[in-house]
Amino acid sequence: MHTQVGIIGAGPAGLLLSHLLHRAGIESVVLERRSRHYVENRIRAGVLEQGSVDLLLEAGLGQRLLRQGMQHHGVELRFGARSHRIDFDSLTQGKGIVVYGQQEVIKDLIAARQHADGQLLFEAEVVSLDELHSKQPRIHYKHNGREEQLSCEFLIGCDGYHGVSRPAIPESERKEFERRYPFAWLGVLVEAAPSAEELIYANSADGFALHSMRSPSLSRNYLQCPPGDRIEDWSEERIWDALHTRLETVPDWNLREGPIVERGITPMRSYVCETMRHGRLLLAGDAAHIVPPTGAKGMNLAISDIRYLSAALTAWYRDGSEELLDSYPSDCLRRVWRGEHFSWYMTSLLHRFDDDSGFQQRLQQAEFDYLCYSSAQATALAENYVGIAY
Ligand code: RFL
Ligand code: PHB
Repeated sequence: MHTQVGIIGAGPAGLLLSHLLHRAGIESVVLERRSRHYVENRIRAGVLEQGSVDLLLEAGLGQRLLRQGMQHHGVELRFGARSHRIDFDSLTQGKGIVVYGQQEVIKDLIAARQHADGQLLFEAEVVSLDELHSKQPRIHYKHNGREEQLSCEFLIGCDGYHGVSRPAIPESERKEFERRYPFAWLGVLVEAAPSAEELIYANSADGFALHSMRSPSLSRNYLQCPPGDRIEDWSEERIWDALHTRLETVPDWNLREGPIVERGITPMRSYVCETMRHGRLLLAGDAAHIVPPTGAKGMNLAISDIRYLSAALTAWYRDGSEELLDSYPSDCLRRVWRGEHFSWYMTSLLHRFDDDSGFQQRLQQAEFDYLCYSSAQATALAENYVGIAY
């Protein structure tokens, strides 16, 4: 099989790229190791920045997003008995975020690709890549029990942190940066109406908790937990106990319970591979960078990479210009490192660190105070949360 652009991975990055290339008249094939059912039901991110929403709307993907997405105008920070609302409207001149599950973005993209008869192969696992420096790189994959090959003009690694494309770049040529955190997040999806209109990020004596949502009838809650914990370590009773203790710290606020319909533990790390191009192989999204979820930036950075990559490939196919392909890593990395900094900042502000001296907690308190009285500091948080301008 041959195509112009071979894309590995049907997450937000791979599917959006394929969709945008199709609109520019460029042919692509997406290879995804999981089933369609699996990728459409994998619960992950929930927050879209304004710029991500704008891109999805421009790309004709706004029908359900406009109907079902929930526009939010602020977030609440809760520090024990004190709470402070970051008001996006006044601090960012009316920008905001939209709460719309990543799995809904995925469903919209798959429907659009299928409507356009796009080539999207599920249960097609890429095993290796070769000829990355030639004009016809090749992808080797397994599909329906057979070993197949796809030759293409560009090969795009959108296969997430654990994929095969980044390791195809020799280690000696990869410029990588990493930080691990001494905790993980336990996330639960709950069949219960959200208990607040906006997201609540709580720094409590027992550790971090987040109250979020997916729809008017589905809540999404997270708890900081030790990094080695397994999901079996957390009974429903223990989860609810911890959520009530960490979130119900202000008067007259109660967390609604309901059946837990999905649960999982996510490790927390910051990671950037600055080598986003290697010959005809380009990396995008989680394949190139990971952020801890505290800043809600992961899916948005994947979308941001694709904005640059689709423009670069379109320019190359339209008039043979390599300029945007050459500047692709540096164009992406400006936003990636801003997102890395913000996600690290939010993580440092809100989690409980093992710190006998109390130094980190004093810093957190000082920063929370500052956010409460300084509109300059609150503006910086709001501006990053809704997403910096392109
Ligand atoms: P994905 O979504 O991981 O997609 C990669 C795809 O590649 C496939 N794949 C392969 N296919 C073929 N052959 C192989 N050898 C393959 N190896 C892998 C995989 O099956 C998969 O389908 O990467 P992409 O497209 O870069 O998208 C990144 C986002 O998914 C990720 O950054 C976000 O989910 C992160 N994230 C959040 N981001 C936000 O912007 N806002 C949020 O509120 C937010 N909350 C979150 C999050 C991630 C979380 N978890 C579970 C990691 C909350 C959580 C709990
Ligand atoms: C979510 O709703 O899944 C979510 C929201 C905000 C975050 C992380 C996750 O910072």
